[in-house]
Amino acid sequence: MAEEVLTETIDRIGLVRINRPDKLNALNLATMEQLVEALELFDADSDIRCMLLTGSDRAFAAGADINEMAGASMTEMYYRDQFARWERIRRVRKPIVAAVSGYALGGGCELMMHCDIIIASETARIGQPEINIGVMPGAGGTQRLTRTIGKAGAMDLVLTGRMITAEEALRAGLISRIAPPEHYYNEALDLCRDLCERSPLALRLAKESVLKAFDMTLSEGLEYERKLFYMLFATDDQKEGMRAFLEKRKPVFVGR
Ligand code: CO8
Repeated sequence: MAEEVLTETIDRIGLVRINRPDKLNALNLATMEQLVEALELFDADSDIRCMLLTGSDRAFAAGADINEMAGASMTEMYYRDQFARWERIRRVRKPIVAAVSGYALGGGCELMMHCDIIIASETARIGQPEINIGVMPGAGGTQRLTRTIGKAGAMDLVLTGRMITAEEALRAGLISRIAPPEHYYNEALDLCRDLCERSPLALRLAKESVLKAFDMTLSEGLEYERKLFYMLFATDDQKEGMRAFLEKRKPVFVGR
């Protein structure tokens, strides 16, 4: 099987790189399967603390593979059920950092939005251009995008299909940080190294709690957050973190 996705372990970071540079990393079914499997394997690996998802300098991913969809009927698309894979990304518990350069379009933008912290190169061009090919987003581009940047911005992107720059995306709250093209990857890697020093339990519960804000009312979300907060007082990492602060030293978190 072709390696549509490359994986590597860097210290305690699981690197997942989309590897279809000739097709601007268009997400065909094989790529999505390999990508989701890679994330799940790293998620289950106790030596790994977080994942870094990236593409090439020219494209993070230019969307779903149009060749694979162009001739499909409605029933074929229905039975193919390709979005089931995307649900599996949603269940990944460790933090996923995205290092995004060049095109992040359609499914590529939706994949980016599945990540927890997004570092983009100044060259990033982001959008939901499905409208240009007679369809609409199908992996969160009308839902996750609207909840992230609001109705006005989402309508602008989804109905016109226009691409925005990294700068615009940052202003809209769609990405976390921007870096120069020669630094975006290393900045994302440094960020992952930083996450590796944190309590893995606190990271996972914090991620879970932030994501609940998409689904819950404010009062339900606050209740949920409070329960997770209390839960952390049952961990060695909480004792270590607070003791280290009082002893003016760096904490060593073990994930228990
Ligand atoms: N699918 C298949 N092939 C693609 C895709 C794509 N999405 N994007 C680029 N490619 C291929 C091109 O066909 C070309 O291949 P070849 O050299 O064999 O002809 C190669 O990549 C290079 O592309 P271009 O020559 O077009 O490069 P340009 O620099 O001229 O243009 C663009 C770059 C603007 C990014 C242009 O390629 C483009 O518009 N691509 C399509 C973008 C798009 O419409 N994306 C949305 C797809 S639909 C979608 O994502 C629905 C999501 C549903 C859920 C996701 C499920 C996985």
